[in-house]
Amino acid sequence: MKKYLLLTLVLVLATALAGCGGEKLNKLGYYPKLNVYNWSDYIDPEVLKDFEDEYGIRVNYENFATNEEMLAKLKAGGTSYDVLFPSDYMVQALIELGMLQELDFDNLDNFKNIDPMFKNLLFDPENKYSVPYFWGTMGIVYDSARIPEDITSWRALWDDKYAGKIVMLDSPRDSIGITLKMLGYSANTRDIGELNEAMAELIKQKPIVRSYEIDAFKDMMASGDAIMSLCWSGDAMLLISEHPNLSYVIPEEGTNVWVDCMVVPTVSKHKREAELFINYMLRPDVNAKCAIAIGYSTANTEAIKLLPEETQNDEVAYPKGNVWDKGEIFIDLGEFTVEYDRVWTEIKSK
Ligand code: SPD
Repeated sequence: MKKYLLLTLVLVLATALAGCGGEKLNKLGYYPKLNVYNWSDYIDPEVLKDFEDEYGIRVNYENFATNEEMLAKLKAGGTSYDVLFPSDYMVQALIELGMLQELDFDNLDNFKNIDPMFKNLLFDPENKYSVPYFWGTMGIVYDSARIPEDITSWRALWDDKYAGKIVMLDSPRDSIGITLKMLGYSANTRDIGELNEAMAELIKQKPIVRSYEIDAFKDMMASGDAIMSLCWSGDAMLLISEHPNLSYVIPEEGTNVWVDCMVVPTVSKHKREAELFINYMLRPDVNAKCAIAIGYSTANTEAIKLLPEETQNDEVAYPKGNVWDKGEIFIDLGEFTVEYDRVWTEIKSK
């Protein structure tokens, strides 16, 4: 009898391993897989491997380039993402669309590591759905060896002297947002006249723009093919650390301050595992490892303490005082978003 029991056990185990390519069973007795959808270049890939080893949960990792691309993919259906990394206004839009699950903060004890400055923000006032990850500003990265003058205004991106060497972000809210700031308007305007003025400026600028990019501008700046680009502060930080001829400036008309978050969409069938992953990403050592790899500013105060001293004291990455003094956060524009989409399509099609 004992012999039969043992044989059955061996057979069950062998079948399980064969069916799952040798993956480990987790404590609940199945082979969990987590579908994570994040910005490109926004994690240290080693932490994914470490998570898989530590929790026995396999991670299927995909990238998007903009919030809008992520939303379009979700809306198209047929996806089963478990963790997403949208920005502020996109968190708000996803909440409005009923596409996010409320988080169980009993499973997120590392949420205590988040700087209170980034909690309960307008896009998720009670922090029911989202947990801040990294944050930053928008500015201009430029080659100070080839641009001798001080850059103080967004207008620099419209300067004919640098024709063919200027790169803009291929992201509607960002490129339109800074143009609105340049014109003295809110980056969240719902005034059609102001929006059309911004569109006219961007169409006027187009002949001197080398290209509209999200990630490729980094290589272009590094190689000298471009000498000025609209960019997010984290990318600038990493570029400058490798190319000291580059500088980053936030123009005096003001900017956008943004916060990227982690959320669980309603399509997820693995909320418990998703929360394990989010809590793991909030661990100071894991979070600091990502911050060092990607160059962005973390919202995790305990992780900041683990960063090199010069990074902790870097005024671009971790300005003293209230970061909200630096600029405006994007809000979801609801139905008016179609107007921004219309303007962006018009600009790109010229
Ligand atoms: N390569 C990662 C880029 C993440 C930047 N997020 C910024 C969003 C601003 N709305």
